[in-house]
Amino acid sequence: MSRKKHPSFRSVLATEGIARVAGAHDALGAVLAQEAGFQAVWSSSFEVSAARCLPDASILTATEYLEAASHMQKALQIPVVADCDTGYGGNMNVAHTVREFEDAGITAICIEDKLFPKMNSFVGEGQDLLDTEQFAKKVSTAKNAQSTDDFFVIARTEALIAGLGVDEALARCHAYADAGADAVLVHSKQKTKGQVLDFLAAWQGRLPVVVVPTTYPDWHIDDATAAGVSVVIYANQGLRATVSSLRDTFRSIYLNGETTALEDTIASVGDIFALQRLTDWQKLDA
Ligand code: SPV
Ligand code: MG
Repeated sequence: MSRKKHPSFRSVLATEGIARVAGAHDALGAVLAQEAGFQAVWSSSFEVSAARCLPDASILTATEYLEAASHMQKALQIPVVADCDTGYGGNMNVAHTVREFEDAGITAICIEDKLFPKMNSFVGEGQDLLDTEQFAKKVSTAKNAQSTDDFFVIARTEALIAGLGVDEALARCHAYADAGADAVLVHSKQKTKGQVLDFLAAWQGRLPVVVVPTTYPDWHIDDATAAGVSVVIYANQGLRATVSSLRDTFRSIYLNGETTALEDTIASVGDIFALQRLTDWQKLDA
């Protein structure tokens, strides 16, 4: 059975014009994203928490997020980009996070400038942010802690989410770039991409920019590329599709009292065997 090591996220970004990244919370979802053609998988804190029916609010531990990310990475031939929230505490927690994720074969992490414990970006109105200098220190600590040159640290600002405007997002991202970040993620929950476009125009490509177009879904990948985006994360559409699909399926079975109506639409058992790589495993046992 081929257990070819996955390429690093840095090398994927260098070879693809733009990296399309899909959110997942387990190996099965991650492999389906790979099958569709995505260049990387986002180990989403929102998805990993939701899979445990828990809020995305720093409730799960760093160890639990690492376990989820490494289950995904083990099943993939593409890299995981691990959403590491705030780095799970202060600067030393960030350093420990980098070492643990890097040792597990994860080649890219993202840390964000919210306070620990964090709350998901779409909850409520405001968000309290760490001071720019303090978060820049987290970024430089992360870069000091990595042991390979390949490891990739994305610095995420929540300035737009917190309602602080594009100038604040720019000032923060420049400070994070000065601190050694490999890319910046500018998150927005506005219904349009206007603020993100303003950011991109002023940023002038200093470092790769990552976007998460959850609330502004009408941004075609070609237009995002033309606007200067390097990485697009479709953070939670897979989870939301899973919820709709399971809900409909279970309701149908319960209401109909049999499963005939579903048989043509749900995946076959053979399809699941293929995802489990059953024949590869059987060859090992031949
Ligand atoms: C995630 O998917 O966990 C993210 C993106 O961080 S968001 O949910 O929009 O904060
Ligand atoms: Mg998250």
